Amino acid sequence: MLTVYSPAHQRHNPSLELLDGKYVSPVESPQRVSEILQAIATTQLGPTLEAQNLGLEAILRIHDADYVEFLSTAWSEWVVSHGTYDALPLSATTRSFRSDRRPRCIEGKLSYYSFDAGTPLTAGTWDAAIASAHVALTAQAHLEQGSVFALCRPPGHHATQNLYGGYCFLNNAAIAAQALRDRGAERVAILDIDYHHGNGTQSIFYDRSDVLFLSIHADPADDYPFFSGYADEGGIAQGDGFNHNYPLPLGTQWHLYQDALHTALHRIRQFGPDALVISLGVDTFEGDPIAKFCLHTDDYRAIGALIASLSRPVLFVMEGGYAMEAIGQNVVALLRGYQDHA
Ligand code: SP5
Ligand code: ZN
Repeated sequence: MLTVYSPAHQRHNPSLELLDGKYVSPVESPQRVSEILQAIATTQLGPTLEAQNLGLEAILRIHDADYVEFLSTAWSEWVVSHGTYDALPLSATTRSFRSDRRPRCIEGKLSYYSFDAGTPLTAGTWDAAIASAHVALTAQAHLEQGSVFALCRPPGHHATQNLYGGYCFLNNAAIAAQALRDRGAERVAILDIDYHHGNGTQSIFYDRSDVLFLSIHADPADDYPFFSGYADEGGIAQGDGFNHNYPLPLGTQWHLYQDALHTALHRIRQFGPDALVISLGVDTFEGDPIAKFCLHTDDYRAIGALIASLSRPVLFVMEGGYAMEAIGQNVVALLRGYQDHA
């Protein structure tokens, strides 16, 4: 399978991350990509290709222009007042009281355009985020020749039209799905198998029936992002019936996980998409440092095989997964499981 990536991801390299009340070494680190690339090379999964710069047009199909403008200028504004330590928003009240007013100062803007304080913005964040979106778009452009793995970093599925958070700035999977639609696919399904609910992707397509969104994740009552991901979020207006959440309890193992996966795959078959986007997180792994599911490496092989049973072109888009010792083998297991059964 072809892998698309960009070395520009290394430019997003925060020094600290606020995680459950502690400043820790960022779990969302550049090493994640180098581990995956190394596993791809040693297992000879297939060729790798550097992403092309494809401009802003496809990104502005998903994200608001003022949000993109903010992301591209935030660091230079921040540096003027604070110098070069990482930028973090203080409040994550996201557009509650007086959400009609956009703050003038950079500290206020960071809060206006984000929904958590766990996502540092650094000197190279914009360069990395835009390159990550171009990884997804370059991969999308190669989908006609077969399924592709977009090795995106930073990840994307928590980013909404106008909010960053959860280590995500631009929603790579949503951008690619929209590009598929714009290039002739009538129906696209996005299956999100990251441990965390894909709140950003859900929000982007919540009122649409042309992009089916399904997400299997930890119960939001027990884990991040806390305020979405419940089973009764079914979509609105045109999109009613085209959003499906499968929240699972902490400690979930394969036998329970596979039931949700089978249900989701059944809905996708019924929908009949022209193409499938997989938001691929491997933070469902038993050894993940920030998550609490218990999947094993062999289970990822099985997930890949089940996805292959849909017989559709698949764009795999990298999201989360933080167990450094296993992230490479888990991603490759899933992609191989897919390839061996496609
Ligand atoms: C892309 C991706 O996987 N983003 C994940 C961002 C998660 N950040 C917050 C982690 C909070 C972990 N602890 C929550 C404990 C809940 N009981
Ligand atoms: Zn995640």
